[in-house]
Amino acid sequence: MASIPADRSPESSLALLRDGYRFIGSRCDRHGGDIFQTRLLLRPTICLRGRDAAALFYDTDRFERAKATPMRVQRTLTGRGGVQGLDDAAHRARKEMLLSLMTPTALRRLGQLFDDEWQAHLSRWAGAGRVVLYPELGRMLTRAVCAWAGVPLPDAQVDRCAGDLHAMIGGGAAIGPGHWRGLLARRRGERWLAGLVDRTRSGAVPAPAGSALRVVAEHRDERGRALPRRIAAVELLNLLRPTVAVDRFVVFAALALHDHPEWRQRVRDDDAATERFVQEVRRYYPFFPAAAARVRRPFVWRGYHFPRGRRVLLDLYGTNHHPALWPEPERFRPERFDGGPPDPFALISQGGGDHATGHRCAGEWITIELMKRAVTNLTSRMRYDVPPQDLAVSLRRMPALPPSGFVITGVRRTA
Ligand code: HEM
Ligand code: MYR
Repeated sequence: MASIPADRSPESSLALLRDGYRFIGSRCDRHGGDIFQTRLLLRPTICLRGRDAAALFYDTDRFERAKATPMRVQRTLTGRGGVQGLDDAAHRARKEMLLSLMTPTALRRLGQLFDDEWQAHLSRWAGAGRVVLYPELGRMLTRAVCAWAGVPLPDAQVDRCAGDLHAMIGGGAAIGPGHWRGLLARRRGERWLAGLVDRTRSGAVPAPAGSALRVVAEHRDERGRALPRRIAAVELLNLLRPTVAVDRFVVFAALALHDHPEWRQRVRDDDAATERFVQEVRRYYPFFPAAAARVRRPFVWRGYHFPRGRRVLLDLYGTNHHPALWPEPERFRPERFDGGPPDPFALISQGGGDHATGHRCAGEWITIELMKRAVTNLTSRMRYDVPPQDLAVSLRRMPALPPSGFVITGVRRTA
């Protein structure tokens, strides 16, 4: 049996912070393949990238999610007891609940709420001089998703709610204050939503039929039990938080339009071109670096032994940039999606494989819908200037964002 190429360092956590999104890819390159092992976050870990690796990783006979995600990520980003850490029947039941919210009508409704926010903000931006897109988008998405989910959010609470959701998103990979902000935000967010679930169940808060709040509050698990209030809160946060995280993808879309201005014209009134553009934004820009699982039962893959219980990380960014899958991976080329829907194990910005039976992101349709609406607003309903600013996306900052947050000036409405 071959032994998996090993990284020399006795503990790679500092290297992970230093190398960011390139941590797995650069070591795979060094070892001349798509696999290596190391000690990471105090546990022996196998790192993988590429299409075959993704197909392996999403095989639920071989991998499970219980106790897979690093504790620091669970305590900030994902929470504990939510869908991400479930397996088998418990996972399927919880995932079905979340996917039941993703109907075409529901997607359109969230898209419309986001469009309405955009229109309302556009009037203010037009007189404002200088607008920083990222925080604006965070607030717009917070308001839109809370309205969509049936979660009451007074105007005075919008800033704090958006701030807490951003802190959870930023807290998983941060050390020191950024991590502590994430811990605090999660405690506060779970307390708030658990209280709301109580009041929904008692009838004190009228949650609209079919809303996320109502569906989560009334959900019965695979054994017919209601969700504990704190876990219901974790699942509500699993809908609110990542919808707000779409602000980063929208900033990346604005950056791509700035760097490739020919696409401003190409996407106008062309739904298929807008979709290709959005797919390339999801592929090209760094977002969720890697997904984590644990070996469920020992097996051999390509001559390498995977021992039971071993943590495995799948490089999402590195697979999206793998030269064997993507010709000229470092070029932004939406045309690469001309040939139809992307391979479910090649474009894995939001995980791979099947949504219902695996852990692929429940919010992929929402993400694409919101990004398309944003691109249409940026190109067909407004003009703006992009003054000199720091737009250099560092692969060392997880999650990534242009440092300026994308400043626009001279905003005018065109439709
Ligand atoms: C899972 C990325 C938006 C809800 C995931 C996973 C990734 C991801 C990488 C894990 C895949 C795995 O473990 O194998 C993203 C990115 C987003 C985004 C980059 C862009 C902002 C959304 C949205 C929602 C959402 C908008 C819901 C409204 C979820 C849920 C899971 C998940 C519930 C857990 C699925 C499961 O464990 O079965 N996402 N996501 N995400 N995402 Fe997203
Ligand atoms: C979400 O809110 O679920 C979607 C976007 C979150 C992106 C956060 C990326 C950095 C976290 C590091 C995770 C490492 C997992 C092994």
